[in-house]
Amino acid sequence: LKRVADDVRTIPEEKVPWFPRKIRDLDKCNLLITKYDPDMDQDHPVSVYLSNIARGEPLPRVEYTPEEVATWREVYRTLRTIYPDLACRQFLGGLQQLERECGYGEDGIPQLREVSAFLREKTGFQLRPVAGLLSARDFLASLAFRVFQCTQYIRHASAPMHSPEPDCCHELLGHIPMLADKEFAQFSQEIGLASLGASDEDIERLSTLYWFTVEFGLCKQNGTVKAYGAGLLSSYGELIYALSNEPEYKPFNPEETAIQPYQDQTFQPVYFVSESFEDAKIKMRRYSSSIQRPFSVRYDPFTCSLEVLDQP
Ligand code: HBI
Ligand code: FE
Repeated sequence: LKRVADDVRTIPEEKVPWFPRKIRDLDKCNLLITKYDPDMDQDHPVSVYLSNIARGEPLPRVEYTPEEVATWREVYRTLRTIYPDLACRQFLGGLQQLERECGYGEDGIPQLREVSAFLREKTGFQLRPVAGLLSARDFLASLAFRVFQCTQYIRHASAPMHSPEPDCCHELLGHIPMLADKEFAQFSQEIGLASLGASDEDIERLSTLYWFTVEFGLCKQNGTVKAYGAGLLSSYGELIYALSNEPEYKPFNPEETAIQPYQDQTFQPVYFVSESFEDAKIKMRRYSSSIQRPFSVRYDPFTCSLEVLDQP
């Protein structure tokens, strides 16, 4: 009788895609997605620091060239002037702390090692260097452990205001200030936890939710709408456009947002506006709990590992 019961139990489990259970398992979450044909983009700098990336080792220090620092300076200067009007309060607070405590400024590209130490103190998030765009499954899984997989190279100097893939301007200016906020850090981790072992269809929906919140999200603050998405906060053109009243705005509602088609080549035709982070978190939690999985997960921050509980 016991054998039969065991057999029955293993059937649904076999259909669950593998997922990391402890932080070291993230070494296996490194599937890179090559979206851009290298023959079409000879100068794309992705390969430059590939050999520096030793997974699990201390974050490598990068000696950026004067040309790369000049690109950073231009991006930083241009964006910094519009942040006070357009970025949400949490972002501005995080950026100010990074400027005071972590060497953020026009004059140099912050090193991931220092930024990671800073974030660990603020919200427990840490950075891992990554060579490019990761699969949504691997990228989201790392968030479950408060690990942010972060590119370290910078966009090409010929187009300082544009990057076809995430680069360190996008990560350091768009994502990092937000990850220094406790509530946002928790929001990010919860998307990650919801993704573990989820079906491909659910990963696609969570990835779309991530896109319209963490990357391109807007939220209400003191009666006006501000940006909190990293894709906006690292793009001068789209940040202005997103808050120009020209695009379409919809209230953030996970069921609807999760199936909205999105654009990764041009500006978004529609943006989703949250009432507040608190509200976004509650709605997202409700959505996540509706995802069907034959188990539930709990993160143990003391061991940085998951407790996986079978559901009856
Ligand atoms: N990979 N390196 C990296 N950086 C990201 O920001 C990123 C990613 N892969 C997928 C992704 N973001 C999201 O667009 C969602 O698909 C999760
Ligand atoms: Fe991003």
